[in-house]
Amino acid sequence: SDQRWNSDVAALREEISKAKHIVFMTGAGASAESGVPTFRGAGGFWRKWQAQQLATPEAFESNPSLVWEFYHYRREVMITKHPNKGHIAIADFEKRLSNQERRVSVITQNIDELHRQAGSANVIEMHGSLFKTRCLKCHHVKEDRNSPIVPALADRGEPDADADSSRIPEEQLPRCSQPDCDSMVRPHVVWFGESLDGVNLTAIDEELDTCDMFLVVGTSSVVYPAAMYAPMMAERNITVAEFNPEETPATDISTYHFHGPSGNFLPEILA
Ligand code: BJW
Ligand code: ZN
Repeated sequence: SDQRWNSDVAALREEISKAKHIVFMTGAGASAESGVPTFRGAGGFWRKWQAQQLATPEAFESNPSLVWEFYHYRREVMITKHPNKGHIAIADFEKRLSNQERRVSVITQNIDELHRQAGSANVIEMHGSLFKTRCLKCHHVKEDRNSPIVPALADRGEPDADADSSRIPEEQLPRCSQPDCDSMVRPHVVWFGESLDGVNLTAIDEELDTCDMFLVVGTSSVVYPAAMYAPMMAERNITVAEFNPEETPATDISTYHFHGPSGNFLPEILA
């Protein structure tokens, strides 16, 4: 194990064997080994797409076509992606512990649904889902797995932040299917400056109040409120273990830090 960090696999396995309620907090890095691009860090997509310009309510208001292109592109990318060793290890771990009256839950910032695809059942998607829409007018939330989501988006690839691509008229962007509504819908995700769903916040609080082990997987730990959970747990003397090939603001407060792709560690640690 590395001198800078406590990377003692046996010691963490021993602690996990005694834990009754284990919570995973995951971010884009948990899906990196599935080939899903991350936001920040090496090769992250927001380098070129300027996150702040696309993942905000203001961006959607001023250019819904561009924001829909971004989310449409990410939906289409997911068709070719599958859960990786890390997702599968977490899902198998939950199944095994549920037979022992022990609880495993996943709080994820990811909207790609790969934890569910891997078979995790206790999942809180705190930033929403790529495969849900929400009506701007009646607020109806709907699952939508159509490819393309509307014909007008079919021939649009990766949006180019610099190129002044033609805008799709609002009538041709995804619309609400509720009777007598037909208003425009948006991706059911949480953008910067928006509050998280109250139901999810309550569910997260319950998980944090009752867990005795907190594992942080593949997140840069810079986006709030997700970034405050690990320090909160450390403050309560709950063991925190971080899995990340880079150091983050959570590294110093973590009991353990496993430096590398999470899929390299999770199968052995959760076996
Ligand atoms: C690997 C790996 C491998 C690579 N294995 N690892 C308090 C303080 C300061 C600011 C705020 C605050 N409270 C609120 C704010 C403002 C804002 C915020 O946090 N800003 C910060 C940037 C400073 N937060 C909000 O606005 C939140 N709303 C809120 O708090 O409401 C109340 C409120 C309202 C108004 C004002 C104030 C308060 C909402 C945040 C919503 C974030 N939404 C996004 C988009 C969601 C939809 C989408 O996906 O498009 O969520 S932003 C984006 O970042 C996305 C992600 O879920 C999120 C986190 O990113 P994540 O997952 O950590 O990814 P990366 O790319 O950053 O990191 C990847 C990591 O993986 C890296 O560390 C790699 O090293 C690692 N990695 N390969 C393991 N193989
Ligand atoms: Zn509607």
